[in-house]
Amino acid sequence: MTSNASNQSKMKLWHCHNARSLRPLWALEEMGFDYELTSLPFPPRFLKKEYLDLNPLGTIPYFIDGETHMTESSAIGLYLVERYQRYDFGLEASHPEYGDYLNWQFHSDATLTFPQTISLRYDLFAKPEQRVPQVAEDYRKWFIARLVRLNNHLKNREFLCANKFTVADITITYALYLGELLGFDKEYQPHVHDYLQRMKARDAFQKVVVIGEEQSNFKGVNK
Ligand SMILES: N[C@@H](CCC(=O)N[C@@H](CS)C(=O)NCC(=O)O)C(=O)O
Repeated sequence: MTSNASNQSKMKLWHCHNARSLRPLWALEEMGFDYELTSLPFPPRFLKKEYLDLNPLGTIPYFIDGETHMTESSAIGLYLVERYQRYDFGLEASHPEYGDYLNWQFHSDATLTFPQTISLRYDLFAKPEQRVPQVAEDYRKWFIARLVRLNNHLKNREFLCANKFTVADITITYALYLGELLGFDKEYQPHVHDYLQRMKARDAFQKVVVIGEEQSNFKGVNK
């Protein structure tokens, strides 16, 4: 791992196995940053209450770099690219595909993980007596329907943008990976399916995806 560009203490990341913190964890690993990782049981709001002192939202990830504190998994990769000029994993604003790159980055959470979260909330993460199968099913369908743009985009592309791996691939892949954990992948179209398998085969993904597994109570519906 290379050291951080700034002369300060190591970056710190709080992570739960299979949670959105996989995005920044994967990005840190791909970029070869030196960082300190804390793995927590999920949800830390209940199982590690002192975490609320650090992040009153109780959500994962939490990321610190010097004076910078961040809670949005899709923003942290972009931050690393811009703050440390790591355009080997991102695009500069002058790049013709910059708008597309930003769009996928935001699409990953605002359009894709959002309906998955609601489906999870009313199914797997709810007590059996509080489950609302119709809501869970509606939002599962919503998620699958929202993949149409991605499937079309991937028809002739190995990566999302500029013919290279970027942090946008990380954020979008996490949404697809979460869908796989939930068993939604049975309805993935071929380009989306193949793209997910390609991205998951990367060494850095393979390395980080198992971190925290021993504390995990969410290994996916097929595991
Ligand atoms: N928009 C935020 C959402 C963070 C979030 O809700 N994370 C989930 C895990 S994937 C969480 O911590 N849920 C536990 C809780 O709400 O207590 C992001 O993308 O990082």
